[in-house]
Amino acid sequence: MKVVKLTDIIGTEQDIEGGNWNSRRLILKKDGMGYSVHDTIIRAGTETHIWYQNHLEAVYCIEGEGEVVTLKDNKVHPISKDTLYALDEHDEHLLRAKTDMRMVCVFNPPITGREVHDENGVYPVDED
Ligand code: 9YT
Repeated sequence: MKVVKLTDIIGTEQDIEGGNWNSRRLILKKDGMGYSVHDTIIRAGTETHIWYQNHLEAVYCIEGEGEVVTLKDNKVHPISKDTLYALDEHDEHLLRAKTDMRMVCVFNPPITGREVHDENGVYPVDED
């Protein structure tokens, strides 16, 4: 069994600075679980274009307030503490943070580690 503490991840190569966000990657592909788990801070006042064409992601907000706009229908989904959204259709979206938001993110397939979004808000496909 593994026990991972956030304090063990902060400041390591699993602590990724993404500009609008800071992703502390607790479980990665190398851990062999079939998914990755991240504790991510989305910074207040930011808007991030995201489109995970190669991944499914569930995002559970445990602190803060903001909204997700799904771009296929321009629907605005308010997101606050104790709310989960699941990008079950690889939904292209804008993530807007009113306050700092703290999110627990689960990715299938798992992130390998160093990924940051490309100019289209995509993480590359893992070809291993
Ligand atoms: C909620 C979200 O998608 N934020 C962007 C960063 C990403 N979740 C990550 O790599 O942790």
